[in-house]
Amino acid sequence: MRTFYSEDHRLHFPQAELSGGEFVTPFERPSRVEYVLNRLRERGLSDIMAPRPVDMAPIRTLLDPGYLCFLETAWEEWKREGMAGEIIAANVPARGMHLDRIPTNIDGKVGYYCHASETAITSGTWAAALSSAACAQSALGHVAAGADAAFALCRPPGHHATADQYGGYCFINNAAVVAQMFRDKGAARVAILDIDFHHGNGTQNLFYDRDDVLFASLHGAPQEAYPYFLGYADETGIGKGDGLNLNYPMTAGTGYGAWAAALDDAIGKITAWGADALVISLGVDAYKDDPISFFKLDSDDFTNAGRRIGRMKLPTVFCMEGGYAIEAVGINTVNVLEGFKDI
Ligand code: SP5
Ligand code: ZN
Repeated sequence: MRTFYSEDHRLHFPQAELSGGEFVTPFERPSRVEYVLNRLRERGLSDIMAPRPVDMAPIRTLLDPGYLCFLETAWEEWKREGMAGEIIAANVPARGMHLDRIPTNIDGKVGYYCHASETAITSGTWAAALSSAACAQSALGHVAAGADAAFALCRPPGHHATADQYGGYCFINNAAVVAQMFRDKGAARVAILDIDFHHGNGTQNLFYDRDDVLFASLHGAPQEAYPYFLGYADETGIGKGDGLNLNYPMTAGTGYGAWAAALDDAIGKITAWGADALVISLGVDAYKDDPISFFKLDSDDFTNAGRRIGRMKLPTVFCMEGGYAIEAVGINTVNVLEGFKDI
């Protein structure tokens, strides 16, 4: 399986994440990717390529133009306003306030386009986010050209980003871009299966009313886990999309038995629906030692999960999402890919 990887991910490395009332080194940091690269090479998966330049057309189709313009210019505007630090949202449009009037002041714009203030923007964030999307797009191109599967080693991740909001370490929803491109290239029904510990709120939002893209997510229950305000089981889609949004919220301490039962249920529904292409939001933060998550998967469980996914025998693009137990991120990620190849 070919991996697409860009060194430009390093351009995004904020110093600070707001966590527990303190600024800490972000959990989502560049070294995560180094562990994945090292493990890929160690296991002989050394077909690793730089992506082609990003294609903005599908990104513009899917995302809000004002949001894209904001991401592109935010740092410049922030500096012009004389702000000393990294971009962190301090004010958001809350209950009872306008959701339809976008401030002209950069501090206000940041709040408008952000849903989680743990995520900082720095000078290189936009370039890194584009390089991440480019990896996803090149992986899609490789599969569209006939490969069974490809791995986009995306960083920053994407599944929390909506059409017009960043947060949860995400800026451009790479998995959603891949799903849209699968459609544009002729797939009739695309399934996105999100196994990151956190609910893929951005992906859910982007396809909630659509009948051509099914979204399934296994995640920590929103009552207990970020993103807190989406991811309940009764969110099943709307209009034409009704029945095509599948949430599997699970409580703290969930181990592989219950998690794999949810995975099998999702796989059964994707198969019954007749998907002809598959996107995996591949987070490995369901791991037992993940510092910000509460499932109890072991490294071997990721191999087994990959095997189950592989049995669908669909053209598949894997997009890297979360996973913060840094040393284990490489092992767990590559285990999924190896299980997939094994079937
Ligand atoms: C892509 C992805 O996995 N995004 C996750 C975003 C999680 N944001 C909330 C992080 C909360 C961290 N709280 C730290 C508590 C440490 N004990
Ligand atoms: Zn996550």
